[in-house]
Amino acid sequence: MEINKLERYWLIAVGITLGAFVAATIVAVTVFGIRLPAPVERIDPQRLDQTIFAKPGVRKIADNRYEAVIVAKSWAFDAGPEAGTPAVLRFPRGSQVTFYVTSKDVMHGFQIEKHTLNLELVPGQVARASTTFNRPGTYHIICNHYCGAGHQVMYGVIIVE
Ligand SMILES: [Cu+2]
Repeated sequence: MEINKLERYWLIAVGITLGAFVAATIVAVTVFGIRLPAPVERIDPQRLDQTIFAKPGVRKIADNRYEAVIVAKSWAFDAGPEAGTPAVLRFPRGSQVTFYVTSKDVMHGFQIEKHTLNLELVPGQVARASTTFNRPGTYHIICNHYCGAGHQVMYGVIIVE
């Protein structure tokens, strides 16, 4: 079978482009640890008091491992009374934190600034993602999904010590 010279160039160009995308995906997953968050379970946003979200907060589950249960609502992240408003979460350097986050009312975002974690919060869905904080510093949690009049004041703080 004979392939036209130009066709062959295009086939090679497409092959190289696809190879570059596959390589970029592999590097993102293995080197940078980027994962696509998936909805974990469905819940009734009207009845959060019957779920793990009844008592939001940070729990230590093992050495250097934490679980953070957070409820997003217009216009704050509720991480329990200890965290306050706006929520301030503190973790020692090197902590692995699993976030369980949901929204009580409308769609919100949960993006950790200067980090790879970015969740979309849909009422009725639990978003879960784990991440490790290796570098000390202050990281803001930002709602990056427009959610109404107080959207710009919806944030939290993570302090890695
Ligand atoms: Cu919001």
